[in-house]
Amino acid sequence: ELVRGGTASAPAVEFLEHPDLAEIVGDLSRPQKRLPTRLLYDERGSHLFERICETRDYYVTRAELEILSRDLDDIAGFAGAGAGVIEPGAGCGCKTRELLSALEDPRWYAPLDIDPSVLWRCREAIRQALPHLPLVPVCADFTQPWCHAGLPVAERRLLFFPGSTVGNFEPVQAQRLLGRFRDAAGPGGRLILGVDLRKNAATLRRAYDDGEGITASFNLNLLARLNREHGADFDTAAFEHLAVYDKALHRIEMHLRSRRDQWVRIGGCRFHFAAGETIHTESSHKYLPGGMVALAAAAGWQAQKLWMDPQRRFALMGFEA
Ligand code: AVJ
Repeated sequence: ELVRGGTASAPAVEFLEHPDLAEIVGDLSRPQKRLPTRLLYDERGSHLFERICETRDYYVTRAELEILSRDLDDIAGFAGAGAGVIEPGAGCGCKTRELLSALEDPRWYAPLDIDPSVLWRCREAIRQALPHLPLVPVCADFTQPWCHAGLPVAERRLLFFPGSTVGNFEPVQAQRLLGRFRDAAGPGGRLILGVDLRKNAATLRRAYDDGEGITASFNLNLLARLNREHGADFDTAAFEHLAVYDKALHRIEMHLRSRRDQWVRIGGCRFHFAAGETIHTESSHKYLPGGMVALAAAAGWQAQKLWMDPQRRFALMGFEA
């Protein structure tokens, strides 16, 4: 057994032990401390996120499902017949089941997720609902290269990226990601993209700091995960969840704020937290439809369709490669 976090010689060994650890230590070493957003999604995190989607205050999922059910035929028509469907960050695949059932002659479904437990649940759920649809689950970080060349043939590929997950990336990174999706989609490929739209700050703050406290648990689970998986010694009760809207950058940020002056050990390093100091864990950028049209265009996607809920809180957008 390796001794965790105790000695001066520990870091080099521990960095080899887990690829995430070097990034975590680097992120906590910055003037504004931060942690990788993807680490929110372990088994407990995936479950908590699903519960967030059911809270009164988190309107995002409901607005998107409203669009999906109202405009399902039009959306399926845009996808076209004989599509192979790729869904980066699929989670349990709940939203996709409806879309898949509405598609004409879909060839296969390839859900990608970073959390193997949720991918397993996704596979079982889709198998039950659509027993004849070939499934190709891929456990991967969709921001990293993965083997899309190995997928079966189809008339065309459809990239389905709902939930406004694209909003979790800085615009420059979002553009790069959409460019990768274009490569994965190939010639004639389509993209159906979920985009959360700009709205008043109070609504956004409530959505990311819900009254039931589920979002707070979701955010704090990140520290508990570092304790579990990386031998960190975060006192989770000494941090609190915070949602801040940055009006200039049009994004809601999640932070974890230190309730007191304290030190935390991880990966053989010690980090100081002043009382009130925060760790930035997630940004969720909000767009105008036109802004996303331009961003996607710069990544090689031509905007074809715009579907919105009646209150114009959320948009599903259709693009062609
Ligand atoms: C899964 C990225 C769409 O940014 O709205 C929900 C994650 N974070 N509440 C979002 C999230 C806090 C969510 N996405």
